Amino acid sequence: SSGSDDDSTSGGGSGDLIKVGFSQLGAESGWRTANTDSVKAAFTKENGFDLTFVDAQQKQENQIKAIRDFIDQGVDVIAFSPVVETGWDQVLQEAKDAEIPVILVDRTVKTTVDDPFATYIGSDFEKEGDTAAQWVKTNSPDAKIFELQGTLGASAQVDREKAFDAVMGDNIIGKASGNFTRAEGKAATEAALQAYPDMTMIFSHNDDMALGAIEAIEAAGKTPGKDIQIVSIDGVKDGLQALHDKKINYVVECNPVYGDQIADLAKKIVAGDTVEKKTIVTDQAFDQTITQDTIDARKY
Ligand code: GZL
Repeated sequence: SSGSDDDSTSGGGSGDLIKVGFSQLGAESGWRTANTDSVKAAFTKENGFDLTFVDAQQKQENQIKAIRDFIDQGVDVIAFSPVVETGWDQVLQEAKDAEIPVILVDRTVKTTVDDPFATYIGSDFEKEGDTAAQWVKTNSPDAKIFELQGTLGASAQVDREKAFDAVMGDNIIGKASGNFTRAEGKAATEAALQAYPDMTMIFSHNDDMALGAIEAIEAAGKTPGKDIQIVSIDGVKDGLQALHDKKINYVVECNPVYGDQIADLAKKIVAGDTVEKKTIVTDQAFDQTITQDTIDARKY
């Protein structure tokens, strides 16, 4: 070939590649960045894919527009991580009518569309919420808990909250959303410290908001991990470092690194193979005995 980067001159052109449209909800957290990196590393031309990746900046209307564009482009498969659970019926029906299979990634949706997805892959958010609650029940049963919620209406927020509150609901003195971001988690905690001076613990739906909460707690002259304990979910490197530094007390992992599993599912679906309707990604949990070597060895 002339050495141009046009891939039409190599491997029989893009005709052999599986055309994938991926609507990612945003770049709101370390978890999301790790998930995106994992997806882009898996959906490469060398691996047989022609990936169109669109970041929605946490706006549902941007995701719906991206999915409609994928349908217009006639992609072979659509994958998306829905920012919230509801509001997808119309666009999912359009994908179904266009006979384009949909892979649901990470978060789930509530829809009236019949059999809308080829498959779902992600974590068990209720299990994560329950794991967090069991640690609190065992280690701080009398905690006065402020709950820092993720994006309201996101399945990760709904399910983590439902499971945590089922165990520790009587200990919860207040709730507010930090939209899964560090800045909004800090702002929500600043307000909560004023509103709930007797707070002894924060249960945060993700590490990024927990890191914002640490900033707010320290600015208020209190010691995070002691005056106000913190229990969080994700297990991103910054969160585990704060755990090691004793500013967070317990972290439940939510593994974002499964782009290769999504890619395998996409290949099977396009090949017409039957696939599991649901693939649950395995998570673990960490307390303050975590070692620096463990943190340094992690992929994200
Ligand atoms: C969980 C994922 C959540 C993470 C947050 O699988 O949907 O969204 O917990 C991210 O960090 O914003």
